Amino acid sequence: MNLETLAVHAGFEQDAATGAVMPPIYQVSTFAQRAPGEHLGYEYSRSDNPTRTPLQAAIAELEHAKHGLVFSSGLAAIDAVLNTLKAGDHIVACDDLYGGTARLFNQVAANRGLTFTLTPPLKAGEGLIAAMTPNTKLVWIESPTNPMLNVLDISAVAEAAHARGALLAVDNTFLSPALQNPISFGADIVMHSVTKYINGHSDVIMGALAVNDDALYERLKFLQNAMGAVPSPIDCFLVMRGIRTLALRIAQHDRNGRALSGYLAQHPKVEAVIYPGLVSHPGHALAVKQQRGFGGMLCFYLRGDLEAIRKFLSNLHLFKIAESLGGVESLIEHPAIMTHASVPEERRRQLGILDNFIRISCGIEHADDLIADLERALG
Ligand code: P1T
Repeated sequence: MNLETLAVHAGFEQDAATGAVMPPIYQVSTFAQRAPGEHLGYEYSRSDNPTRTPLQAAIAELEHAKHGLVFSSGLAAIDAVLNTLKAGDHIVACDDLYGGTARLFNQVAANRGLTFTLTPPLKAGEGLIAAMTPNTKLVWIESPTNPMLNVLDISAVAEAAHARGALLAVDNTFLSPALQNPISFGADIVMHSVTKYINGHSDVIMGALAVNDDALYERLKFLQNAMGAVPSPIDCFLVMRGIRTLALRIAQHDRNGRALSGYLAQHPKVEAVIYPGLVSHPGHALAVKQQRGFGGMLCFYLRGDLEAIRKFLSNLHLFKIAESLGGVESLIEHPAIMTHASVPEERRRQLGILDNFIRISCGIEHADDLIADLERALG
């Protein structure tokens, strides 16, 4: 089925009782039982809720996976994966990843006895492969990475992880299931900050996991209930509404990503642009192979000092200076001060998150208007 059709129909056709074409919002905490243990499939909304069920099915369908689960945030979804492991287990992760994920690894999960090696991925994941030990149970990557937009070879990393008895988890937030399905390349777990493209309207915080393996799904579903980080019914409804336009939104994010990266690449005040859609990007060929587009995330280095960067950002009208990404409105941010402030300064420098480094999440406005706004602020 084509994405446009799948996004409209995934997870829910109609309500059996009323014919409602969208899942009703079951804003309830508990469900009456006819007799103890005799119920209609729902007992308590932390365990399961009828507005959450179709959303989880939709996410599984979009990721070409057997099972989907949603959580109260992207980080809660990641934490559920970490809780499938036990003290002493080792996790290898790409060192270029969302600052909050690194903080969860190093400042929270490490206190529970999990050990982490964060390493540069290198070309086909050689860095990740070299860091694996006999204790490595999980390899965690983003592709493209946040914020440097490195493209990692998911098949190569999956193969190496499996050869050593580890699972591969891929954070697919930056592309959404519309542009990349890591399970097709051998990933065992796909994770999303649903907050971003899947919801798409900057009005919900949510996370998701998609898996094929039944036993892994049962363990994660147990943890979803046992840890309790579940989203509200109304948030599940809002995300379902967002999913219905995913294909249309992503097509426009992708168009704008291409247009803005091309514009910035030729601007004399711009030192360099990072966008996997540019043929100059080192991961371009891999992105063409692994992705169905390049998406709406791009980064660039502006010429000038921090004061000049601040002035440029404050002179923009259409771009909001804000953390997050993947919403209909264009956002711009300064990773060193904002999303990646929790990454130690030295590490930030090694990664290339410098004072003149800027990240854009292209919204779905017209590219000409966005370019005019950039032109004025760069002027
Ligand atoms: O914010 P939350 O829904 O908990 O998701 C965390 C998360 C996980 N993975 C990636 C790749 C992410 O980008 C994020 C959140 N990122 C931002 C808020 C940001 O501006 O980069």
